[in-house]
Amino acid sequence: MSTQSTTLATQTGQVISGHGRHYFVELKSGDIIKCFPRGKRGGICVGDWVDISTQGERAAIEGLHERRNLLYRSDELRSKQFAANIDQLFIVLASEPMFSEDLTGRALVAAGTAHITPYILLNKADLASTHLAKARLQPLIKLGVPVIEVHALDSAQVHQVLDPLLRDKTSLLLGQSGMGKSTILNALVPEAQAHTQAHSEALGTGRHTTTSTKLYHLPNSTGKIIDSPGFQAFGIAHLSPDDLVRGFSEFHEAIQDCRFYNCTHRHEPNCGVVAALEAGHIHPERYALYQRLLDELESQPKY
Ligand SMILES: Nc1nc2c(ncn2[C@@H]2O[C@H](COP(=O)(O)OP(=O)(O)OP(=O)(O)O)[C@@H](O)[C@H]2O)c(=O)[nH]1
Ligand SMILES: [Mg+2]
Ligand SMILES: [Zn+2]
Repeated sequence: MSTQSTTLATQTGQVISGHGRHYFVELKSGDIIKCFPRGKRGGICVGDWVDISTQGERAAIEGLHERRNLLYRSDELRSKQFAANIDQLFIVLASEPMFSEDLTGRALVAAGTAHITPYILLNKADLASTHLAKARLQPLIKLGVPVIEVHALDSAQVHQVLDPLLRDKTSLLLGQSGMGKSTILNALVPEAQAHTQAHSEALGTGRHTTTSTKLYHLPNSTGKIIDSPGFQAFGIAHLSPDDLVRGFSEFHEAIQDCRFYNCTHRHEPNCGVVAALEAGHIHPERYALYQRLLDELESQPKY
């Protein structure tokens, strides 16, 4: 006797957006279905692959596939998942408003520890003040982080510099509010018609324009791009001190010279990192960021 009539039909799909209680899941067929997680399952985010079951009009998320990676931030109180299963992170910056080096450094550490390739997109390249942003990026340029200048209002320029990088990959646009993430998205995926601050200003609505993370398909390739709301804080409470050091690639060689295996690279004698700092091989701003982040980790209760 067949048991098929009692088995729910399950299908696999990818979460393309989340809205508090429900999610939109895209099936292999291209159909997009509104789904509720079964039970109290939380922690699902954009980019996740899930199994869903449908029964009439209702669809439930039954299971979450193992993730390749997950980018998130966290502080004492809560953690916030940005996206899962991404190939590369585009940190979007601009000179007006001027980007924060601290937040950029944090995003780079989070990418490094999640094994996600980071790029910096220096947007608003049309503005004369762009050279000021470039000067601030020097420590990261020296480190080898690729910095790509874009002018989001010129979609041909955006395509020219980004198409080769985006092809067949899943990329996340991340950055502070007003840097131009949604404008870049619109240049690449005109059908997205994402609201930007240009619209918000015209409508007289609030400053933070994008309110939820969303995944889009790029035309002319199997690549995907994810737009996200601007962030103002980037806590890294989920990292261990070892993770933190792993996020500072320029420390790796120097650490071999530390006398103590559990060196925190602060006050210990014969510390390779401090020696590299003094010799000018490690940028003082990067070392200061490391100290700040380590202090922050140590002052937080573990959970
Ligand atoms: N001059 C100039 N302005 C730009 C450029 N790209 C975006 N802008 C403007 O910058 C403002 C912010 O752009 P958005 O795309 O809304 O920024 P966002 O990063 O998506 O902001 P949130 O959604 O709040 O995180 C808008 O007024 C855009 O028109 C650019 O390349 N040059
Ligand atoms: Mg936006
Ligand atoms: Zn050390």
